[in-house]
Formats: sequence, C-alpha cells, structure tokens
Amino acid sequence: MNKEAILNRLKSQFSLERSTAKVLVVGLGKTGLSVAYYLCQLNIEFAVVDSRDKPAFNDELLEKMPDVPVFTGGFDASLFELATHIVVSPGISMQEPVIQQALSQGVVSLSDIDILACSVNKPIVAITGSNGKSTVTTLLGEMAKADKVKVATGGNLGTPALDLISNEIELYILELSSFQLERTSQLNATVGTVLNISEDHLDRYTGMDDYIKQKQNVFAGGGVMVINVDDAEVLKMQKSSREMITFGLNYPADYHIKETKQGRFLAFKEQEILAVNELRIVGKHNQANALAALALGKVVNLSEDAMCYALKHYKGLKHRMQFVADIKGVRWINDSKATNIGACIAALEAFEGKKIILIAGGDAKEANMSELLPSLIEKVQTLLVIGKDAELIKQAVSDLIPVIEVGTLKKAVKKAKKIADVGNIVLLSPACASIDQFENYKERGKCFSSEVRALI
Ligand code: UMA
Ligand code: ADP
Repeated sequence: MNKEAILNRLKSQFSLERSTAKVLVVGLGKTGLSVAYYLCQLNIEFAVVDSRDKPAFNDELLEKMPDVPVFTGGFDASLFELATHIVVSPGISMQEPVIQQALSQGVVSLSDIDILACSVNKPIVAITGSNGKSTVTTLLGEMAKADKVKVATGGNLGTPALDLISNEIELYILELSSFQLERTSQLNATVGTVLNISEDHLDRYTGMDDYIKQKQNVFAGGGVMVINVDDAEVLKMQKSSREMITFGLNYPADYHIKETKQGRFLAFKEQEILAVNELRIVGKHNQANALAALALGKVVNLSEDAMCYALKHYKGLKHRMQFVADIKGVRWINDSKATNIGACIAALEAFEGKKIILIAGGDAKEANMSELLPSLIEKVQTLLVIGKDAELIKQAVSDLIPVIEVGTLKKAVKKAKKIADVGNIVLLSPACASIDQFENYKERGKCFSSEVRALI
C-alpha cells in the first residue's frame, strides 16, 4: 500500500493525522524500535519513552534517528499529557498509572499490530493460544513457502510485525500474545485462531476471564474463525454469524485424527490427508498443531500437496520437546519453552508409561501448580524442582510422588544422572518462566543441553 492510503486508514481508524499527531512510543525494545522506524517513514511526529536508564535499543535509535526525542529512566507524566496517541510495547502493562491516566484523558492507544493491519492489504493469519503459537506459526510459514507463496512470519515469534511489511509479501502470519492482543483493536485478520487456553501470565491479569478476553481479540473483525473443539474455553468463543472451521483430535471436528486399519491419519472430514507417523514432531499436542495449521492453510488457499510436504519435513523448533542425547539408555529431552502448566502437561502426555524424571520450576507467574498433579502422578517417577517457586510446586504435589528440591538446573542434571536408570526419560519441562534464574527460556534450554552433553 502507498503511504497516502496507509495514512488515510490511520486517520479513519485512529484519528491519527500527520499534521496534528504527537505519538508517544512507550518502550524501546524490539517493538518500540520497529514502531519508531515505521513512524519515521510515514513522517509522523513522535517521541520515545522507556522506564529503564539504558534501554536495549537506545544507541541504535540515537544513531539512526538522531532527531527523535528519547526520554529514559522513568515514565514522565508530562510526556503522556502532550501525546495524542500512545503505542505501548507488549512488555509494559497497560495498567501503569501514567498510561491509565493518559487513556482517561482521551489519548488514543494503538499497537504495532494495529498499524500493520492499517498498512497491508494482503491476507493476515493471526495465531494465538497459551501454547503452540510458535510451532503453528512456523509450520504454516513452511507450508506457505512450500507452496511458493511469499510469506512473512513474525510478531511475538520474534520479528516485530512492522519489520515484516514489504510490497513483495503475499501473506502475513502473525504469532500474537495476549499482551499484543489486549492493546489491538483493528486487527481484522483473514483468519484467526486461539489454539488452546491454559493458565498463563496471571501475574498480568485480574484472572482467567481477563486473560481469555484478551486472547479472544484475535477474532476481532469478520475473518474466518479456526476453533479447537477440544478446548472448552475456545469452544465458547464460536460465533454463529461467522465462517468457522474446526479442528480437534476426534471426529466430528472438520480437521481431526482418523483411525483406520492402516493406522492414524490427519484427515479433513472423511478424507485422509497424511499418516500421523509421517510427522516428525511428536505428541498429541503436535498433532493438534498440525491440524490447526492445515485448517489455517486451507483458508488462505494453500495447496494440500504443499502443506503435506511441509508437514513431512518440519522438525519443530529448538527448546520444544527437543531430543538432546541418549546416554546409556536414558533419553534427555529439552522442553525449556514449557513456561506454563499446559505445555508441561502436553510434554508428559507425549510419553507412554511412568518413566519420566521431570525437572520443573522457576517463576510460576501465580499459576495454580496443583493442576499438574494428575499428569505428574500418571507419568513421573521423580520430580526435581528448581528456582523461585520450587516450594510452591513441592507443596502442590504434597507427598504423592517423590520430590527433591535441588535449587539450580545444573544440580538437577547431576541429580538426574545419579537416579536415572535404563529406560528413563529426563525431561526439562519447567511449567514456569525462566526469568528468576536465566535471561530467557533459550538460555535455560542451552544450559540444560550443555550440562547433559558434558555427561557424555
Ligand atoms: N520497559 C519499560 N518499562 C517496563 C517494562 C519494559 O520501559 O516496565 C521497556 C524495556 O526497557 C524495554 C522495552 O520496554 O526497552 C521492552 O519492551 P517489551 O518487553 O515489550 O519487549 P520487545 O523487545 O518489544 O519484545 C516484544 C515481546 N516481548 C514481550 O511481550 C515481553 C516479544 O515477545 C516479541 O517477540 C517482540 O515484542 C516482537 O513482537 C517475547 C515474549 O517473551 C518473546 N513474549 C511473551 C511470551 O511469549 O510468553 C508474551
Ligand atoms: P508458544 O509460542 O505458544 O509458547 P510453542 O510452539 O513455542 O508455543 O511451544 C511452547 C511449549 O508448549 C513447548 O513446551 C511445546 O512443547 C508446548 N506445546 C506446543 N504446542 C502445544 C499444544 N498445542 N498444547 C499444549 N502444549 C503445546
């Protein structure tokens, strides 16, 4: 789209006019920097504020856009008073008093996702859910590439939405977090999905209803809804007025797993698409992810052949059920990205029998850890707990399975080595965020993998 058309949309949807707008970009991480670049291209006046003294991209902004006013070291209320519009980064709570004050005074809030939606006229696929977003986003991206579609994937996945925009792109696939969705009002994706709902980020919401409400925003507009019929909370989001495709592990979901004499197949209605054993990603949760990707791909007209090709070749992302090593008959698996209860349960359910030594713990984000209990009892031989909320998990488990508090991940690996026997699986699937002991889940996963490899 050309600049004038984009500006017209921003004007009609957000009363954002180049001649009068004073935008305040709140947060100077990846999102803030991408918004700054984009507003610069549109010649819209803006300033940037960050509460940290030295935000991540301070130097880059100063170097590339030296004329832009940047305020660091706090959120000065007077800046918010001068603004006509605010674009707040997802990591910053909308409940910040200065933000609430600005909103109450009529300052208009919009997100980078809103700006992207105003800036492209190509199909947008919007993917949210408590778990599986990155897997489905990247898998669908591979399907599109296999179909020779010029595709851009990003959002919460890593590349900020506005950095994806290019006239070449024919399809945008966005992974969206609840933080992004809660501040987005004009998405209107061609097709959207909430893959599943389980407790997450409750430290940022007033409760589950609040969290679910934000996720539901992915369906704003009139696009097709892809609905997971196995998830009661997602099912409630159906709207009879909207076009819908369903997925779920069982018939009668449109996309489901079909049992036949020849084995289990990913299927659409009666038609078999691909044998489950041709998938390289493991676990029932990944079969659900594959079904979701097929449903989304159908809406944006990807060919079934291309989608099957991608399904057969997609190996999954690092730190999600990633095989690390088999050491003397003990398999070690890195599922560091399991930062909530739902992901940990999915990991446990992916294995038969009761042979898992589970390493869990970290920052529980106020989740109710007792929800892990049924799967722990069924699948886990010994639980090794680490991190800030180790005690919380220990209490939730009571004495129903053996639990050992080991403190750190390194100690957990050493302990697991001592107690593991042939046939055991040592699984890092923490059900918690990593930030109490690591930079992020990737660092946690790398630490685990390198400690394990050191045992070889
Ligand atoms: N900041 C403040 N005050 C605060 C908190 C943060 O000023 O109280 C500033 C920081 O100093 C920093 C900036 O805000 O300069 C950071 O902004 P941000 O936390 O929104 O991070 P970005 O770098 O913009 O990254 C964000 C997403 N981060 C979060 O949602 C926390 C990234 O998702 C996303 O990839 C990126 O935008 C591009 O779209 C990460 C994430 O952890 C992977 N997401 C959560 C998750 O997956 O569970 C939701
Ligand atoms: P997200 O981007 O939503 O965090 P990922 O694809 O990165 O999702 O996976 C995060 C964690 O959730 C990993 O531990 C992974 O094994 C698990 N997971 C992936 N898909 C699902 C699903 N459909 N249901 C439950 N857990 C899942």
